Parts: sequence; structure tokens; C-alpha cells
Amino acid sequence: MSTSLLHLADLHLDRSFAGMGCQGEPAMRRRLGLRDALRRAGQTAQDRGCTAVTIGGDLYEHDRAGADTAAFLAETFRSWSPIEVLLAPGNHDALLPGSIHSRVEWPANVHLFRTAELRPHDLADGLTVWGLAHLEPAWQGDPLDCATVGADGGVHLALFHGAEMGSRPEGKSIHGPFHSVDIRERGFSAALCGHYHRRRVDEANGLLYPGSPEPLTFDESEARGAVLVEVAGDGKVSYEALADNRWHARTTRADVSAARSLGDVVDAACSAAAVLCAGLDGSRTMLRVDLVGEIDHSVSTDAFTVETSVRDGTGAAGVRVRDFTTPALDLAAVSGESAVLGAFARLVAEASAGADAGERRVLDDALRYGLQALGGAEIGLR
Ligand SMILES: [Mn+2]
Repeated sequence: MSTSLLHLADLHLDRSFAGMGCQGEPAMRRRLGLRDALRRAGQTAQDRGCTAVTIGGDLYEHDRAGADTAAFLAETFRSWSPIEVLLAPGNHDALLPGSIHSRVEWPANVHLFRTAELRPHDLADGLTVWGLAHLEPAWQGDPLDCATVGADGGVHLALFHGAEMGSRPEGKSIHGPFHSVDIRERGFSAALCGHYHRRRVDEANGLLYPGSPEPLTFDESEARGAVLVEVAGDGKVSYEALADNRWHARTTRADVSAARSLGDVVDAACSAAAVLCAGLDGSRTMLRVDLVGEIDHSVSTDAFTVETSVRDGTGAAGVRVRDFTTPALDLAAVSGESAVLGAFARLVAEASAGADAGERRVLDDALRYGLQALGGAEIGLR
């Protein structure tokens, strides 16, 4: 006899999406899209005969989620009954006093884990899910710092939000650090986790990160969705990763070294964006365009103009432009244009020669803005 679960994490309801170049109406559409993703997960759990939906934290963002989100969650989970919903709060939805988790009257099919140590919940005959909650956003405990389970037999799963230290993406914050080797050491057949937004299905160690169901940053460009987890009576666990995201995040590079005007920069960015968008629903696509190349110092690369034009040209919901261009500088030609321009360019070039990498970036910006200002061009912020 096997039991099916649907595991998801890091939905981040009520996220602002400002970091993806999204404001106002498109940001609202993205937030509604996160709610859709949760409804879709419930539908899948019903279609696939799941006993429970497990949620490994960061279900919502505490700083932004309010009464409407609380009501949405309670109603959505109630509609999934008799499927059980197991909630293991993470760092963004920590079980703080007054939080949605603690103040909502959850329907009877919801089980909220409330302690910072793993506690058991009997899910089915012989199958126990052990879960915990982050009680504060900066919790640093080890979720697997517990006694070994399973002395009396049965199959045991762990459900928590945490940072597996062997696979931590560079720069990712450490909340609930643990090591995958401890999953089996402590008697668990698998750990159903949340925190890393990239999917990771590690059958050898029994470690599962489903990843966020919809892309939350431009780096989250691969297919996404919840993961079906099938637990056999002998403790063998198999995984089926779903790919049903409705939104897409994509990044492209536009070489603008040949540009002679802001119009040329816009054209190059729009062409690159059009190639990238082919086959995608633009209205549900978030685009990032990286401008690269050595560009004439008098040419503006104003990010706002480029973003607006690309959004207009592709119909993309969100566009973010990053300017990685460097100013092409011909000192002799610049000196020929005016004495002041030449003196300024020489001074910056001399300072650059003895500068470290950080200082050189600042001097590059100074050179670009200075040449544009002295040349009478409109200054576009990078
Ligand atoms: Mn998260």
C-alpha cells in the first residue's frame, strides 16, 4: 500500500515583484498568479489521489500578507478536504505572534506544526510526518538535531524549511542549517524541504526541494511546479516533478557596441528580446536584458527608456535592463573635441591606471557621466 503526497514550498504569496521590474497592475497579476499556482496544486493533489499536501515554508511573506490572504488560504485549504494540509512555517512566514499562521482559525483538514523541534503527525497507517516551524525569521537551529525516529517501525518523513549546507547556492541566506547525511541517520525516509528556490530531487539522500512553483527572480528560468511524492509501505520514496508554471523568467544579452544613438540601443535590445520571447506568452513573461559591449561615450543607454521600449515592443509583463557596457574611449579624438573634455578624460584615465577594481567601476561611471555631460548629451542613469 503506497501513499501519495504533493509537496510544495516557497510560494511567497503577496510578494512585491519590484525586483523584477514589476509595479502596479503587472505586479498585481503576478500576485494573483501565485494564488492560481496554489489552487492548481490543490487540483493536482485531488486528481492524483493524494492523501496530503505538504508545504515546506515561505507560503506567504509575513511583511506584506494581510487578512485577505489569510481568508484565501483558509478557504482554499478547506476546499481540498478531505486531503490533509501540513504546514511547516519558514523564515518568511515564521510562526510569530499575530502572524497569519497563528491567528487564522484553520479548517479541520489543516495541521500546523507549531514547535521549533520536529513533532510527529500520523498521516496514514504506518506513515508519520514530522514537522517543525520557524518561530522567528532569523532562526539558526538545525532541523535535524533530534533523536532518531522509527524505533517502533513504520515509515517516517521530515517536513521543514531549512538550508542544506552541502548544496547551498552562493549568497543564499542560512536559515535552519542541516546536512543531508542526517536525514537517513535520524531514521527518515525523506526530508520534504523548502528554502532553496531551485528544484532539487536527491533520491540518494532522500532530500527534496521542490523550488518555488512560479519564478520569483530572473535566475529562476527553468520549469517549475510542485513534486508528487509516493511513499511505499516499505519506506521507498519516489518523486515526480511537475512542470506547470504559467509565468516565465528569461534573461538575454544585447550587444550594443555598434550603437550610435539611444535609438540604436533600443533597437538592439528589442531585437534580442523578441528572439527570447518567441513561443512564450509575453503577457506572462518577465524579461531581463543585459546591455554589453564597448559603446561610444556620447551614446546614452538610459535604462528607463530601454525598459519602456522593450515592454512596449514585446508586451512583456516586466522588463529589467542591466547596463554592463563600458565606454569606448579614444583619448586623441576626445582631446580634439574640446580642451576641457580632453583634460577631464586624461585625468580619469590617469586615476584609473592606479585604481583597484572597485575604484575603476566608479571611475568608469564618472567618465561616462562626465563625457555625456560635457558633450551636452542627456544623462541616463545606469
Ligand atoms: Mn523562500
